[in-house]
Amino acid sequence: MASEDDFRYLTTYADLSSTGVSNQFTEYAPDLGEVLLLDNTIESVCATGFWTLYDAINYGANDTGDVCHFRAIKTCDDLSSSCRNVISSLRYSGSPYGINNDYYNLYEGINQRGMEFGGETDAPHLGDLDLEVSSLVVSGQSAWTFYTGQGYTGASVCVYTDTHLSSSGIHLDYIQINELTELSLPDNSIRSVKRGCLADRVVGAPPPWP
Ligand SMILES: [Ca+2]
Ligand SMILES: [Ca+2]
Repeated sequence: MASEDDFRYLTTYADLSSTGVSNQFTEYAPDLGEVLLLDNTIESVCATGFWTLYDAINYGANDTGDVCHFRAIKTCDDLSSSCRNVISSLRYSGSPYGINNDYYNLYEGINQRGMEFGGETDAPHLGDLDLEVSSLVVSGQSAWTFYTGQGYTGASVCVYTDTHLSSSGIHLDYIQINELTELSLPDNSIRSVKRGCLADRVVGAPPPWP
């Protein structure tokens, strides 16, 4: 369970340096214009967690506009200049139950775009994302093995996290794979996922981490 200390949030601001109209998000927001009138207004943020912000609504499935990542523990910063006043949707990667729980997120598009298939358990098939996965994020301490066949068959690669943030007793371990070529797999080739490091080919490294 998430404790109060590792509360995941993204606070957005309409001006630089955490000033201007602000809103705090703890859940996905597929259309910032719809309810909040925040479309194309965000310039700076404060956050805990792995957050991705998109130029397009609905996480930019068919869009080539910018994707902006913010991965942090209780940190504030201005968005990079190309990400200011363009953001129209946002969401987090990782477990809904705790920021550093073992979890995987698979995405339809490169750079964490589009439809998603996430989980904390083995998945012998990927539903709508079968033969569609183009990027992913792994969070927490466990490795996950990704297969090019359904039911844990075919070519495989084991993925641990490779980035380890720690602050105020909060930990955030993750790896961000923007394209499957980073795993030496063809685009749209992943068809199943199993917990643990069950492949000869390993990306990232197992704990303990320095
Ligand atoms: Ca936009
Ligand atoms: Ca795809």
